[in-house]
Amino acid sequence: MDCIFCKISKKEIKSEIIFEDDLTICFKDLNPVAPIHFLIIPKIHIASTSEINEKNSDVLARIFGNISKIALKFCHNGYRVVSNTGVNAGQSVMHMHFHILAGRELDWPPG
Ligand code: DGP
Repeated sequence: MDCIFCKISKKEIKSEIIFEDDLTICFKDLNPVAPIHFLIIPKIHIASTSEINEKNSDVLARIFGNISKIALKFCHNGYRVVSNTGVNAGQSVMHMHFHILAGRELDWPPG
């Protein structure tokens, strides 16, 4: 499958890896919008949060467990986790990913 994030998880495309385990990989976003801007993804191809179901939700628990560990190390004044799902939400890569944003005050509501 011609998916950029599948290629990143298989190390076919280089990225700045922050954390990795058997199910997930976290790397720096190519176009950061905050001083800390990481993406965490499942290694298996899941297109978006709308494809989460009872058969694959184990990876979601792992992703959020890993976000906690990553945040302890890098996000000392709070952080935001965002997953854009679908065209209107601005999803540009069709492999589920969670943005981890930190290092500055984050506006609310988002645009
Ligand atoms: P979204 O718009 O929510 O689908 O976010 C996709 C993010 O992925 C966007 O912030 C830029 C990032 N991105 C796209 N291609 C690459 C890449 O090849 N490497 C890295 N590190 N990030 C990428």
